[in-house]
Amino acid sequence: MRIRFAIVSLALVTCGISAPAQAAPAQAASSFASVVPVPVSAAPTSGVTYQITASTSVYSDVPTTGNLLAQQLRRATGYPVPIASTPPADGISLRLTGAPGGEEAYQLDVTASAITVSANQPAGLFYGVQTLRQLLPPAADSPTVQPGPWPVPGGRIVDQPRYAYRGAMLDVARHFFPVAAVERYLDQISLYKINVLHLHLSDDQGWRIVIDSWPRLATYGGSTAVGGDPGGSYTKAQYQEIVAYAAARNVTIIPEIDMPGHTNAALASYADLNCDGVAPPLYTGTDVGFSSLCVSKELTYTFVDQVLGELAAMTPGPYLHLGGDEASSTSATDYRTFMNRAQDLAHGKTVIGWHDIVNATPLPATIAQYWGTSTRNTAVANAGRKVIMSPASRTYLDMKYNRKTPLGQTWAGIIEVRDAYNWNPATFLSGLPASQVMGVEAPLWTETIRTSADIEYMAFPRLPAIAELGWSPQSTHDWTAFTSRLAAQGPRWHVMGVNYYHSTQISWPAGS
Ligand code: TNX
Repeated sequence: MRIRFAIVSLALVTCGISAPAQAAPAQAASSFASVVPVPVSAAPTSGVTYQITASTSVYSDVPTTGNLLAQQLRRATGYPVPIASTPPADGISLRLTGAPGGEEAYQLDVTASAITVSANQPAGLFYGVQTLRQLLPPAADSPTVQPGPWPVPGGRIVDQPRYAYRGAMLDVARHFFPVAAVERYLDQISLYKINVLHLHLSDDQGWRIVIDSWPRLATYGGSTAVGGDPGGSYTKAQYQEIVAYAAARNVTIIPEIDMPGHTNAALASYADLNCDGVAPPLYTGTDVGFSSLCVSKELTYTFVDQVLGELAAMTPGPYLHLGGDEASSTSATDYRTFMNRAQDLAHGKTVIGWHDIVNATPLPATIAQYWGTSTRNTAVANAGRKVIMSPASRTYLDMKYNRKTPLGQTWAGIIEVRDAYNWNPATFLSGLPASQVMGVEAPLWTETIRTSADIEYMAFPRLPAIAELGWSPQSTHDWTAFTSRLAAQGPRWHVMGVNYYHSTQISWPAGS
């Protein structure tokens, strides 16, 4: 039996958002030593600098990536930054001409006359650009025109990720976040080369996606949120807008419909889904484990089939997340029966489940997401399935940083930046072969989180710590070096208006 928390009265505190769009206090040029996640290899050329000027243009083999870079440079520098139709001799070129390494690898070359990012695939170009952004002065990330100058230190970076799966999760069920808030988070996480955003789209407190064959899920089940806050749901067009916005930033959206537990919003919307045929009331508290789909009713599987069918049809990514956690009001036998049938209704997508799914019979391709606090879980370690590492004691962005953190919970521990950084995804779970680890994910549950400012306060700076664990080789892992790289992000977040937690473990530059 896990020891779970109960929030008796929720202190819903919104942290003050820091003043956006100001010039960075320290206009010092960035350096190769300030990039997060730390690159595999970075060789500065001393004395060489490229200057972005009014005549700098951008060429890209992948138009979306070139446009995103040019747009941001225009916003901050006020220069025209035109898109060139051929690689300019004296500008910025993003080329699919190859780079040493795998699919996501890139090479960045900065000379006094030009900047070149080369890659094997579009993903690599996008990552090269994220590194380039971090080599520019923080003011280059400003939403408004700043004075400059705009130096980029010369040298070569050759880089590729440790893991293919580098995720963040946002719980849009406990509190609903509109499309603009999700896109804002996508902008922030993609700067750190996160390539998955897992959206927790349903829970006891709300259903957040329109399903045409079960319309009351959104209209009724989506009407509530924790604490009586406003509900909401995404239309299919809005969901697809999020998917497209993510794709332009090289992020795959993984939608989660949690089942058979965490389903009160669905059960309240359709009486027939309940074993006794009686719909429970909508729920706005924060307890877990009290709801269950009716495992013995055939209608339950029609429901799952239709919901997952519509979800699969609007999701280009290869995964559907079926939840499966904390089904404490479903018997062990029913849980197995249900999860085994549900896995067959994923409409061609690969199933991900919270690690509880190993208690059913996971399909060979089913992926388990480990969310425990312990370094021992033999059922998960021996399941022979791929695992996404989200140990709650390290990666749960809804845990407090310290006892005084105004937002968040403590059931999985108190997680300062150092705790989020100092662990190894390959060895954390004892007995799990390193080859089974697909990567890492940092979930943000939102029982106490209501605004973008709240999201940012909990995610920054811990999300970049998890991003570095997902991207950078273990051989580069070094807390002291990380603190100085992380400190260099402070002025950037200040300029971007990111409401980050000023951890005392980090020496933030003055004024950031
Ligand atoms: C556990 S971790 C949950 C969520 C809660 C979270 C709060 C997991 C798979 N389930 O239902 O929101 O704790 O920290």
